[in-house]
Amino acid sequence: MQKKNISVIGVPMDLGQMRRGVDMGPSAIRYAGLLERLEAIGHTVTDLGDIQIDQPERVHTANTNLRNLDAVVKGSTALADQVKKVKTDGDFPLILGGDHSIAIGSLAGISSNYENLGVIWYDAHGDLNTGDTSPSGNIHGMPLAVSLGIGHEDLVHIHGYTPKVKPENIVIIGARSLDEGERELIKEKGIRVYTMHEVDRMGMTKVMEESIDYLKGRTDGVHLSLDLDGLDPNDAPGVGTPVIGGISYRESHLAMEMLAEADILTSAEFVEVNPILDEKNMTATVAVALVGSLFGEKLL
Ligand code: EXY
Ligand code: MN
Ligand code: MN
Ligand code: MN
Repeated sequence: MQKKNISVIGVPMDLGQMRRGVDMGPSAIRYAGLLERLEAIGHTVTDLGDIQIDQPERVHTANTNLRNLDAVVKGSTALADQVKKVKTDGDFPLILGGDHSIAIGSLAGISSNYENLGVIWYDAHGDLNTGDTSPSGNIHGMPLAVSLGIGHEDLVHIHGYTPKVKPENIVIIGARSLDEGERELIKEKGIRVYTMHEVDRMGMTKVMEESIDYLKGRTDGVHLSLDLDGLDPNDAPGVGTPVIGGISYRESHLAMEMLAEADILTSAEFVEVNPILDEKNMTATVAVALVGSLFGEKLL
């Protein structure tokens, strides 16, 4: 793979859900050796530090069931500004969460650079809820819908345009917990989804071959949004919404290696690492190992 200029952006966001600790995700991932790992491969890495996010104790939004809406909009806008700067410099944004609501800001900052931005959504969940379909009011269950232009006005219009992504340019991998409204949206929009059924049945090699071929043919850039809860909780226990029966550590490595070989990614984010729920920083360590494979680390 070509050597890259990678800009790391931390987003200590915990306002998109209700469990404390996920705001420490960026620190845990750095502590697990992220920068050294990327530099050892030969990439040039700049750590831009963390985006400032409001503390949950000081946040309140009235007149909506979307929890912490205003503060999520504020944090997402700050992230989108930073990501856009990185893209303007021609660098590769590597964004560290934080809960998955940060994808709203990541995609808002990235997508204006592309006609057809592709998105790989590696997740146990669809994150396709709106205020109307959400069982929880948690915005981390909504970012993919928001990026499609479906959801609260203040979220879909960050950076002044919508949608950020077209449904035909999305591939979801690892889904095994979808709400009714999300299933309907997937069918209505014809979104390509490899649930755990397809991962089991086809194997990860075929899933990734198909996904890469599909996106290569139709997109001019690809963002990877990797939620650590896409992995099985035995391999990645430090997440707020674990779902049993997930993608294994080895399958995930394979997926990252295949993406590295294809060299199609133009940005990536790793989200939902919660050190308080973790076992000896295992989930952050897994995230860093996956980043290594994604950026071309070889075993031999
Ligand atoms: N679908 C559920 C909800 O909307 O509340 C759970 C969402 C969890 C979202 C996680 C991080 O990917
Ligand atoms: Mn916080
Ligand atoms: Mn998610
Ligand atoms: Mn998830």
